[in-house]
Amino acid sequence: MQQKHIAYKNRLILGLGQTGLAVARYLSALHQPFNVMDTRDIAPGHEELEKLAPGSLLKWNGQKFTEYDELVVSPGIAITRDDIRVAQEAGVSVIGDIELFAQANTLPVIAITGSNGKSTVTDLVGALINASGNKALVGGNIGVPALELLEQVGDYVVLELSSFQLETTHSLQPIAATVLNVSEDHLDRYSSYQEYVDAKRSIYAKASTCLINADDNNSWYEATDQSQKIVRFGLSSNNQQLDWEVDIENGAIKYQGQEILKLDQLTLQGIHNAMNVAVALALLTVAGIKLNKAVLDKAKSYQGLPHRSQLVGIKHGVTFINDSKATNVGATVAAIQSFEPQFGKNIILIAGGDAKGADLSSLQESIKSTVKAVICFGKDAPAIAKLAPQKTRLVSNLQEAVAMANEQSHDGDLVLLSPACASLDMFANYMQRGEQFAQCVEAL
Ligand code: UMA
Ligand code: ADP
Repeated sequence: MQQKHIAYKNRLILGLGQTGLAVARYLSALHQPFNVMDTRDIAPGHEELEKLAPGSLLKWNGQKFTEYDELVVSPGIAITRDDIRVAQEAGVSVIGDIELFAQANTLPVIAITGSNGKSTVTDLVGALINASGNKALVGGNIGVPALELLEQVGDYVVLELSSFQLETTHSLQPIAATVLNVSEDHLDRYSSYQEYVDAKRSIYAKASTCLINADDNNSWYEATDQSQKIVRFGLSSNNQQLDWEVDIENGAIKYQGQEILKLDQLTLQGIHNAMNVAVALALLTVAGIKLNKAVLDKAKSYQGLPHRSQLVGIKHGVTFINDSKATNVGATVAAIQSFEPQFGKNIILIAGGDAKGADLSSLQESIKSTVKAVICFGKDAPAIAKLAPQKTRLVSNLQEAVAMANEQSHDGDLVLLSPACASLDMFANYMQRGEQFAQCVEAL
């Protein structure tokens, strides 16, 4: 794609994961100077970096930060660290890869954040844009560093943005931006919940149209600029004006009161996913893309991403669902609610891992009302067990959890892996956890 020039600066890239490496590749192609530091003894991208810019990887040393004009900080590193804060106070600019992308980008951007549903909505928006005959470039927190998109040809950029990426981004001007929902997450990185909410809502600052979730006031935004438009989405109710609504009673997604799709036409299951589809359609409309038959057919047939409420198999009449990407309480509550109509109270929940400092109490109601047994493992299993001690069994790993769930289940039950926690205490990532679950189920 055509690119704008970014200022010539002496930069220090902090972190050499996917983001740091993409920044190094980008600056290297522009022949701009840079060094890299990573706190780890062996940084993941060190071999490629050595070929790209020999000798550029230095030992982490906060005292050297002031020797640079700008720090480009990876999302996995907290910008509240003392060494980064001191450098910033001394006048060193602190940004992230999305800021560099925003400075160079010339295409219209659709920006998506929220505690849950980001990847699903981002991927779906990309798929719908492609179905419309336009070409979408999809990246960001979904796993493709945004800077890689600058090399590609397309009509729209669709970015999934985490709160960490938003903290270091100042000049992104999306044509459409949304905070899908906010619930507790990443409280190991924020000193308060409000700080996390504010990081999410900063996505609206320079957006032309802000799509807000009318049912979640943490997603709301008061336009500061008169030219900013607000589009409201949410569940139908009598007392609110919505542009886009999921009308459960009449089984439809509606735009300005007109039916666009019937809920039973969707392949994606659950009310939360119906809302994801409604938001995706809203984002396309704001981008000026017509919702023609090809787009609506794609919305109907879209199957979702792996590890999100994914059917793994049915064994002896018992359904096994992999929702390993449920890494916070909000996602697990949404999963339980979405399966209740089909399975009633016949749900066995497998949960646990690293709760990232979250208050788990909002899971208690769903467990008490809908789940017949909880099997948990991992770092914060004891905290989950406290929510419903009578129903809960503690085991040491996922293999044992699947074996116990199999023993306890009967024809017609659902065994749901929806951990409400990050996987990093026992797995490389949520994908490995989901794959191990599928293997265990396969072996039953
Ligand atoms: N780390 C160190 N020392 C360093 C640098 C990193 O210990 O010097 C650790 C971090 O604490 C973290 C891990 O290494 O545990 C990876 O951090 P990173 O910043 O190098 O991550 P990248 O490989 O660049 O991947 C990042 C996003 N990761 C994070 O925000 C932690 C990826 O999102 C994203 O896909 C990628 O950039 C491309 O944009 C992943 C993620 O887990 C999926 N995101 C969080 C989430 O969705 O909840 C926010
Ligand atoms: P994210 O990228 O924000 O983590 P994903 O689309 O990967 O979101 O989904 C993560 C988890 O959240 C999955 O377990 C999924 O079932 C659940 N989920 C998806 N959409 C929503 C939503 N709108 N509200 C609540 N939970 C959701």
